[in-house]
Amino acid sequence: MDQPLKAVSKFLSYILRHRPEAIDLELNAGGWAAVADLIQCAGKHDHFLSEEIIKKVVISNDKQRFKLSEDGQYIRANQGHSIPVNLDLLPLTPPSALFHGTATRFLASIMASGLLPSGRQHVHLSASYEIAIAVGRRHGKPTVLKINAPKMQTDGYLFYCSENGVWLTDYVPTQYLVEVE
Ligand code: HQG
Repeated sequence: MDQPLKAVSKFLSYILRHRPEAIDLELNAGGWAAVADLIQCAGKHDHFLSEEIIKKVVISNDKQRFKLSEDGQYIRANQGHSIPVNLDLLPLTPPSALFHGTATRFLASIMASGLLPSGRQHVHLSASYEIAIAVGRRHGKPTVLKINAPKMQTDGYLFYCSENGVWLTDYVPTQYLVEVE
């Protein structure tokens, strides 16, 4: 994604996941915003958007962070929200291993309290070690935890997979976690 589109993606992530009120935008219960409202509200707050730019960001986004409704009139973030939205995700059987990337400085706390959503709606997990290590790198010296997802599921924990392939769960207690050497 080129730099201007990346900036728009960051702006949309902030607005659609965390602070729609920063531009006086209203999301519905499913986290959808009308594209026309988004363009208008952003414009009033000195952020120029157009349908064309929004479409480009949705299509070219490296992690497919956003989804447009079929008629193209509404947009929402696929995951990562800190505000309560109902994504209508159905519980799914997770793969045999899921990974969570974090920074080494968080390990002691994670091994004491488990993986917490830390301000987001869910704990974010990945089926890929490589993706997890990249997520961990955003926070500092990275490390990866492996989650015994099948055992968690047997024990009654629910897993969801977002539209863009991020595995989500509410909480991971420490007994299901092991650091990948
Ligand atoms: C840590 C990106 C101390 C947790 C990625 C993480 C992801 C604890 C941080 C998405 C803890 C939260 C989310 C505990 C968890 N004690 N630290 N008990 N439990 N933590 O950014 O998972 O590019 O909210 O390990 O791809 O890093 O934005 O979550 O380090 O899918 O689309 O608390 O963000 O996607 O950090 O990243 P974050 P995350 P985007």
